[in-house]
Amino acid sequence: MHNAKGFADFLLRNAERTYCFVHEQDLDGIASAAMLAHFFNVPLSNIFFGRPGKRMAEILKRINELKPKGKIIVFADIATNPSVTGMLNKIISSLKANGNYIAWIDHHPLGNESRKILNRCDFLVAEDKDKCASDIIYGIGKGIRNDKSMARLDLLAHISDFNLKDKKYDKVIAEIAGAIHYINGRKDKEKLLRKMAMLVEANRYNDKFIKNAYKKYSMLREAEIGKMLGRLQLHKINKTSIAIGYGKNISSGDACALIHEKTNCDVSVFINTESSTIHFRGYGTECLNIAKVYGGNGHEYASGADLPGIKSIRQTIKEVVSKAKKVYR
Ligand SMILES: [Mn+2]
Repeated sequence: MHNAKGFADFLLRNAERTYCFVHEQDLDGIASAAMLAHFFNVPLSNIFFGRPGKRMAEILKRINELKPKGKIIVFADIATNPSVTGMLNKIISSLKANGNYIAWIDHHPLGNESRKILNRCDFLVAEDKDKCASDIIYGIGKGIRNDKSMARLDLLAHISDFNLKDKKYDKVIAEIAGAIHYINGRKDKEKLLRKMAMLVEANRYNDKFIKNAYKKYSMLREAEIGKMLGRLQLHKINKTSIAIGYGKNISSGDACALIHEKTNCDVSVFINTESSTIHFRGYGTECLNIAKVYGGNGHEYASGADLPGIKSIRQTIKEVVSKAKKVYR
């Protein structure tokens, strides 16, 4: 297995035959793409986007279309979770069988099954709790070319991925996050996400493209916020107050922040009825364990999971409460 320096040199020499798969839903993923392009000269057209959970199937599908042989495949910021280890195994096995070099760069907890599978990678950085994926790639890349623009981008990615507050950057980060959310709902998202990556690589955070996408996100969101907040459920589970909302067209970060603002809960829960996913944010109270009950993943204070499908929202909320009772004692 390569060390960081060996990996950096190898990637730099082989950029043209490198394919990257990065997390499409947040700035950490998009910044990872930007840094892979910036430091190692990976062509933007070789960068693809995907997400963790059951929709990892889309990554597998894309790999099956690309049929890479003897290429370098870099995954960045794609979290794994126990419910998708079968799919993860398929991805890694098929890439290995075709003589590809695999680099896996992530920071989320792995779990034993995923670790076993990912140990077959040629380069693996994972589970660095205090770093986001961009921090890791920046750390590897800055030895090649240390310029201020990537340091700035890394700072933004770090603040946003760890949900930190920063007066100077909160507004621009919220705009980027909203723009990414809007773009993810579009059919031509691949082209648009590449454009996002290009803009953040150039530190053009106030570009018209980002502003416009954010405006569209805001319009869709405005229509949903009132409805979502109007039907919140607040539950007290032992000492923990949990507020549960549901809706669509709101990013999980925004939805949970709004729920928290209104209720001052310890844990906010947002059920996205469109993507059939559930999202948790803890305010001084951990929320990774409840996501794990759902087979999900994340961080101590920000986590999420796939839902098997929502047949009845009342039933889904009831299940959240009964699962929460087992976690928050
Ligand atoms: Mn991340």
